[in-house]
Amino acid sequence: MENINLGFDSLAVHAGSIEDALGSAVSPIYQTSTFKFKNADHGARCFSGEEDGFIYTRIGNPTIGELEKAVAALEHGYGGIATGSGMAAVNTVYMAMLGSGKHMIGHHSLYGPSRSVIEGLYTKFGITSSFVDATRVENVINAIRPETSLIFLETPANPSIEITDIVAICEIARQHNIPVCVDNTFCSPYLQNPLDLGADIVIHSMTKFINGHADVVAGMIVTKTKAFYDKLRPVMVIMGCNMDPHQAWLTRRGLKTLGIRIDRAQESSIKVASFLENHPKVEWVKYPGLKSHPQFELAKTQMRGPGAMISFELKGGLESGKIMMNSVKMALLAVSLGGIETLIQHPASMTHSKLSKDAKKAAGITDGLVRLSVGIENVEDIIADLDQALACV
Ligand code: LCS
Repeated sequence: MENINLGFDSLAVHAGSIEDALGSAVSPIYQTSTFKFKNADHGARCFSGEEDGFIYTRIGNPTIGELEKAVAALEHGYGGIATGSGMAAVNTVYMAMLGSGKHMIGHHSLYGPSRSVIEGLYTKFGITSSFVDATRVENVINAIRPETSLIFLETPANPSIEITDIVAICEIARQHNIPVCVDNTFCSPYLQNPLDLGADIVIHSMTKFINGHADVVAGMIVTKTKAFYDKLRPVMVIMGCNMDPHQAWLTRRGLKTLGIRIDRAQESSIKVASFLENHPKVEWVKYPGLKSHPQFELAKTQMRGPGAMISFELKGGLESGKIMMNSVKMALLAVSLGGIETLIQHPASMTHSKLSKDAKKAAGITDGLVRLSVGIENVEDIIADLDQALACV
């Protein structure tokens, strides 16, 4: 169908949909690893690119293609490149944009593995990096070197909820001809479109809000131009970072309700954040919808809403965090985020417990930090659950 001029939710439902011979309302799953050629000449034309034909699912597949078209439409990009996980998307970007002798600048509080893979594995290939507090644009400017070939931001960042100024950093990057990639996982395209703000590449862990049902691990890259698409897609294919058709079909289904899920979770998050901010056992709350967030004004300029991720610090530190985790009844004590169920986790005793004090500090992890991903349950129940868990602390 013609998707020009449709609103976000209409695109989320219809963009990229496959019109099959039977008129299925829902696109079929092309659960196949390979595709028959009509004859040898047809195979040759598909391989040479003279004809648009599917060859092999690692290279392309109609079900995966539908999801790529839909997310690219919602991110206002040239094209989408689906990947087997969010980390496959991150690594496809790193592999394509970095190389021996190259340098990357990243925000200091990226999702842990997005930073640790650069500081660990990629040093083997002679790649260097500077992780800076990119909430201060001058830190990014000072880190630029002649060999800098990628700036990688995540905003809001996981789990610090720090917000970086996409427009300002992209402006600096343009002056130095450095591509910018933004991890848009926390907002999803419903709340923020980094390509419209000057970024060249957007990535998502679609495991989170885009799929939204905690039943798929998946990633996506969207590029602003054909040139970046042509640079990145072959890397995804040759590295085998592709997704599976069933994974794509489930994610496409989840995407259809992205807007209404975020509306609901966000409406509740505003109430939950205020409840926490007024609670005597809570030291501080980081939520872009609260005036107390240091980048409250910036958030309003680049995000269409504050989202459904909240971090807060318990006054009692590590012990209080553990007690609270053991006391929640409805919220799931689990990593991941962006699903329909409320998830809670305490990085200092869970995901980041093995890190040194310095490493925790660098990642913005304090002893009493709790991360909450607000789901779509009744807000009264979410607040009551947190209230009774805080009473145990
Ligand atoms: N980017 C962000 C911002 C993320 O939060 C995650 C995963 C990834 C990339 C990687 O995506 P994946 O490969 O898992 O699809 N974040 C997780 C978290 O906070 N807890 O568990 C996973």
